[in-house]
Amino acid sequence: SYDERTFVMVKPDGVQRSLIGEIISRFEHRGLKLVGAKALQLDEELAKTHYSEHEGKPFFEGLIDFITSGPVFAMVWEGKDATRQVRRMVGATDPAEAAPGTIRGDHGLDLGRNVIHASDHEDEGANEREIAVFFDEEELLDYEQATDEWRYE
Ligand code: YYY
Ligand code: MG
Repeated sequence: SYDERTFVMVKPDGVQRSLIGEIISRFEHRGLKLVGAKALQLDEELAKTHYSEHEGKPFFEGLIDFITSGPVFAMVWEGKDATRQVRRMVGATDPAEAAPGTIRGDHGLDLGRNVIHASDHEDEGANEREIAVFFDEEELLDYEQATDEWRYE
C-alpha cells in the first residue's frame, strides 16, 4: 500500500561520520515521506530488544556494544512498498558486497560498520514491530504532501 511505513536508523558510525543529512536526502529524493524522527542513544535493554532475533549469534555482543556506543538517528519513512524499497536503497548487509549506488555500497567498507539499519522486508511485520520499539504512535505524523499526486498515479 502507498502508506506502508518502515523503520530506519542511522547507526553510531553514520552519526559520527556526519551522514544523517546525506541519508535523509536519499529517501526524500526517492519520494518517501518522513513521518517520524528522533536522535537518541540506545541503552543495552533497548538494543537487545531491537536486535533480539540475533541473540546467541557470535556477533551479537559486538553488535550490542557498537549500537550503544554513541548516538543514533531513528526515522520512520512512508510510501509505496516502503520496506522493500528502503532495503534496496540500503544495500547488502556487508558493505564490501553492497552494490555501488546503495547507501552501504557508497559509504561503508566493513560489516560491523555498515552505517544504517532498515527493517527487513523478508521478515513479515518487522517494520511495524521495530517502529513500535522506538516510537509511540502519537510521535508519528499523518499528513498529506501537496506533491503526492506527482509521486503516485
Ligand atoms: O538487516 P541487516 O542489518 O542487513 O543484517 P542482519 O543480518 O539483520 O544483521 C544485523 C547487523 O548485525 C548487521 O547490520 C551487521 C551485524 N552483523 C555482523 O556484525 N556480523 C554478521 N555476520 C552479521 C551481521
Ligand atoms: Mg536485519
